[in-house]
Amino acid sequence: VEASIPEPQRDAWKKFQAKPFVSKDDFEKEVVRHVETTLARSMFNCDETAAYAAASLAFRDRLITEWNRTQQRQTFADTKRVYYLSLEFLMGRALDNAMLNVGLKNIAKEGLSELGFRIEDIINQEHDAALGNGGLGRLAACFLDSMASLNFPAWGYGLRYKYGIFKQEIVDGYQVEVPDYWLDFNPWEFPRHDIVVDVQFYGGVRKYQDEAGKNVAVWEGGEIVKATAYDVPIPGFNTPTTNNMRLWSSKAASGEFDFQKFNSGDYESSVADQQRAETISAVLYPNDNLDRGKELRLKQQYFWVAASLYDIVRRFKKSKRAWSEFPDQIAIQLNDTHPTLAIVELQRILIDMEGLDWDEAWTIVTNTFGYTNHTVLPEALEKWSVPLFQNLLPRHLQIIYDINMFFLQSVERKFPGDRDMLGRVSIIEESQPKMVRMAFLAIVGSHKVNGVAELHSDLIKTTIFKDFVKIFGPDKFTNVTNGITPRRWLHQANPRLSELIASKTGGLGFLKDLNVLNELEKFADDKEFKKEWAEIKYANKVRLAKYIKSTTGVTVNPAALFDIQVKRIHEYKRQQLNIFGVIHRYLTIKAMTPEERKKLAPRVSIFGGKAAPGYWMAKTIIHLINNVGAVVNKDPDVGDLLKVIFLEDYNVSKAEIITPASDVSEHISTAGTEASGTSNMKFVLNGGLIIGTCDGANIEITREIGENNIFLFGNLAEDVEDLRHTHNYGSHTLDPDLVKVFDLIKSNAFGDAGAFGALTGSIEDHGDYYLVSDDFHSYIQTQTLVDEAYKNQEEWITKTILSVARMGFFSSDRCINEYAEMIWNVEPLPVGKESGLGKEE
Ligand code: 4GP
Repeated sequence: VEASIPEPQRDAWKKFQAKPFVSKDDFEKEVVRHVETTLARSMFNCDETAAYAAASLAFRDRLITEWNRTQQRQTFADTKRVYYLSLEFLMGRALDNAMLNVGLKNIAKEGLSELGFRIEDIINQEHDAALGNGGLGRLAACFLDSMASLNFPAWGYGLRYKYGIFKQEIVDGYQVEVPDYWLDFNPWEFPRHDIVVDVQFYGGVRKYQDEAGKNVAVWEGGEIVKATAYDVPIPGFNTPTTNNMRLWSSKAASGEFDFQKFNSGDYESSVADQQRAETISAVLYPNDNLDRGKELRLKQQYFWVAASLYDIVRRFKKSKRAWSEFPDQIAIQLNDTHPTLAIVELQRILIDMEGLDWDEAWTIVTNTFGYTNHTVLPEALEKWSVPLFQNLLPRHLQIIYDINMFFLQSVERKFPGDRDMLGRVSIIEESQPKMVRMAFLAIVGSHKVNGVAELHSDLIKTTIFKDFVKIFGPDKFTNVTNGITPRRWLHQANPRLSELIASKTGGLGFLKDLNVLNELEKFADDKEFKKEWAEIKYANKVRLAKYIKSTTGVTVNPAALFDIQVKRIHEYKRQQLNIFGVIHRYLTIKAMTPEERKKLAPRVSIFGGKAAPGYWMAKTIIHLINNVGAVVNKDPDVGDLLKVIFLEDYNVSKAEIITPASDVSEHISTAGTEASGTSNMKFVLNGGLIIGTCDGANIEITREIGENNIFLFGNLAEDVEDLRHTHNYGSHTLDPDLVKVFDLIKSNAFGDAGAFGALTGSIEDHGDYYLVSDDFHSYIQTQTLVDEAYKNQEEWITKTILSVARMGFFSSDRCINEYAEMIWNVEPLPVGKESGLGKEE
């Protein structure tokens, strides 16, 4: 308030208010200005990096102007806000997205061209913001885009990792991890050196009774780390709303050095303290669907949660409302269990700092939080050792024990004498050492819990959280099926398809209301339309073929069937099933007569994805894929009929090239293991068909697009448990075709078979937990159906058009509206027409 300019001087401010550019000339002026002043270069010294920097700064200025206005508008309106807490935001590139969302890409294209640059080259200068592992992080990014596009007052809160997900290199067929230092030049973030929060760790708790006889707990001692805010503007599509993603960076509290230590001659240790503090936000943990229980990870979680809650509470307190109104003003969504400590932290703030009663505080807390679960895999469910907790966050552990005690008392009242139940649902697992079960804490501290696709939301209710449904009733548990933003995943990744759709549906409105795609149904048999549709797919395949050539040296035929599986490498996602299928195809081709060969559709099998650095089996799968490629791609006997490609370092910007180029993509997880999947949606939206299991969102995709337009195979989720039991306690004979594949591997056809022993062994000798053999036959048969279907291009194209026409449901806008209505109870904040939006809608 003190920093506010007095009324008489405000006219001057209004007169000179920043105005976002809207014309080509103004854009060029801004670019030249940034080159010549901000970057201190000139036309004699401006390479593509500099042009990228200047163009980004021009757009950044524009975004930040709208960002400021949006924040003011939201503050004045004083309506309920959403805070999306996520340890991962897999944003990818920002420039292209910003240009498209504000509707000024054409202007930028012309402007850059007049200045001597091709816009594609400039876009390609940008380093991906890769602060995430896979689906969970990318979902958060899509949600930010949707929340801004729908004008929701919403902030994302995360960590500003110095190193995002590692860069993957393939060396001699093996994955090698290289650090991803992405902050060299990042025009999209604004450091807020004025927004710094002290975060406490370690120390102890002193308890006493005050004069009024009230129990007081004081958390004291330990160490302080400083959290500095970095803000990233999130532009909505075709709206002035520009929301905020706030990322925290860690620094030692003493500034650069501990001067006491420094002066007493202990220079090294004063620098070491600094480095220890900076370590907190140094690196993203590179695990997808896996929890490793490392102390530094818990430190990251608390650091981020404490800073974010401090910020949220500070903003709330400015409104001078009663605490009881907190949940009317604020909804906090927990993206998985990683931010679960926020529940405990808010309770601590309310009872220890603000002096509320336990019950009053707890009502506020539970009404504020919602928790989204993203996996049922047991190895991914977060647990923290009690001794570790005790040391790092002693007061929080006490509060967790109290939460658990009150919770178990309520369970006891509801199910008197059911001791087994108490043991099963306790937030504290009575193991050696004891463990804090974060998912249980998240459930108990939230008013809604949701899964991310129908099957998944049913599974959490019938398996891992079954008891909690009995305790809280079924209404606490709900489903919000995932979605993707059509802005990035159609308009940006596949501009020609977007343009074609726009030309048939009356403009770009479909990007804001994806159900408009329905209008494409009437073109499903339209000859002219189909021709254009197919040409676009072909052009996208040519683009990918060029990329494959330039990165792997392998020539692939764009007329071949492109079969793509890109996602994190994981046994449950079953890239091994895919590569065994490829080897089976190789064997089949080798045995074919020339006549038979002529009838087979040539195929390119494309893989991409990272393995967690410590996930040995996943790395073995990568190695096998690469070695199979090395053999098959050089086999003159096979030629164009089969090529096997592993694309290095799969990330968001590569996905934008890969996704529009599929004929089929593979989503073949063991039924019941993939919570939703989101790349399945991206591929179908871009006119590719799916080969998949009845898992995650594949099921709802099938329901929407029709079962004639998808290739489903494999065992159902309900049969998985029995099959596993049979493997372990009954007879387990392998599929004979799979045995042939294994025999070929064991003959050293793809290099030393010893390297793959653990992989084949996990199926032959160790119970085949992921049902590779059980599903193999059905998979191979279905691949044959794909081959057959692909021969009839007319029908194939019709299927892809119908599929796209029916994908409206999978927009992340629909998800956000569901969250807003069912979980957050927030409304969008409408914006007037006052903004300086671009002309391209
Ligand atoms: C992922 C799920 O594996 C994926 O099915 C889902 O689409 C995605 O979340 C978004 O909901 N889970 C994780 C994880 O990445 O680490 O649990």
